[in-house]
Amino acid sequence: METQNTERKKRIFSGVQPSGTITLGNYLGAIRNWVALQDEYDCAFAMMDMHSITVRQTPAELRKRTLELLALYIACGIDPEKCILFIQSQNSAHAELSWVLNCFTYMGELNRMTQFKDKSAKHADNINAGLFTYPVLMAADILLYQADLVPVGKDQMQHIEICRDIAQRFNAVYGNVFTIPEGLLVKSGAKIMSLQEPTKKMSKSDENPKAFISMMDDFNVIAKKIKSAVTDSEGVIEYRPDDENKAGVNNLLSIMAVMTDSTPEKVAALYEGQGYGTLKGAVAEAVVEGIRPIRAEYDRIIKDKAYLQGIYRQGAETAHRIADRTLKKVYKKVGFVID
Ligand code: ATP
Ligand code: LTN
Repeated sequence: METQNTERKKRIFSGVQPSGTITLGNYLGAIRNWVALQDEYDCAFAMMDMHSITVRQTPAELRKRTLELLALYIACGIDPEKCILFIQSQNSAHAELSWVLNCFTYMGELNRMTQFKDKSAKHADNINAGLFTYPVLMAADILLYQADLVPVGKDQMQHIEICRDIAQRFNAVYGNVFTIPEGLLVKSGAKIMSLQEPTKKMSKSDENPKAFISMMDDFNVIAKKIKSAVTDSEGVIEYRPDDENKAGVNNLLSIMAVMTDSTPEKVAALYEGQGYGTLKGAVAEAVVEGIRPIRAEYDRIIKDKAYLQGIYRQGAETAHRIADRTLKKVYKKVGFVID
């Protein structure tokens, strides 16, 4: 993140909301992939606490989960020596740029966001303006760091698109202020589905805890949840990604594939002719074994509050410095007095 010449490494920005315990979906669709990118790119990863409050949170829990998320990033293999790790609300530039970008975003385009539609349906008693302008804050997160790439799960691609549109609109008026970012999807695992309603994505804010696997679940709970995953009555292990009736089995095969560095087709071939119970048992074991070392690391790191504090404080300082360069440029362009 520090080099400034034209040969600088490409930049990456991403983050997760501390809005619940992190799921297997968040891990496979997002965090796991960041690990592989950190050597090749200048990376900044944040805990997106400002986004979390678009849905009501219990303050003490939000604070606690923000630190847990940081510990989990590190436990998953994100190296704080290589990446900038910070808490979104500790860098005021995000809120500041977000305001400016609000004035370059149309109500019509925000209205089309499927996440807004889904979340307003789910929280009908609290359809607040923050939920509506959520993608604008997300655009600010990304554009402040002049990120080239944004590794996210499939559900976030629409937000990356609107971010690009906002940036292009701003650049068209004021010259090349923002780097136009691109979304980066993993080949498999970009959309892990709910274990109970496999046509819906696995989500950490699902009311039914059986629908998601939390990275913090007891291992026997994980196994139980996988064993009670919804499948179908056909009883055939086959990967048919376009067949909605197979959504449950497809999901199990996809999970197994990412956990074992294989493909869903190959996994299906391996279990051909066997019962769903056997497949579920194997998936449960693969998931538990994949999570086990992360949990051991997590349990160690979360106890060291001073270590975590050192990381997020340092992260906020560096993030602020980088973000401020972009913010100053933007303020100058739009006509604010900056000296
Ligand atoms: P919430 O339920 O609170 O909206 P969420 O579980 O959707 O949260 P986010 O914090 O919104 O999680 O997402 C963090 C990252 O995880 C994003 O990059 C998102 O695309 C990815 N992600 C979320 N759910 C899945 C999933 N089921 N499969 C793959 N990736 C996912
Ligand atoms: N909206 C994202 C979290 C998020 C994010 C970002 C991801 C907020 N700001 C910037 C990438 C880049 C989500 O995953 N729900």
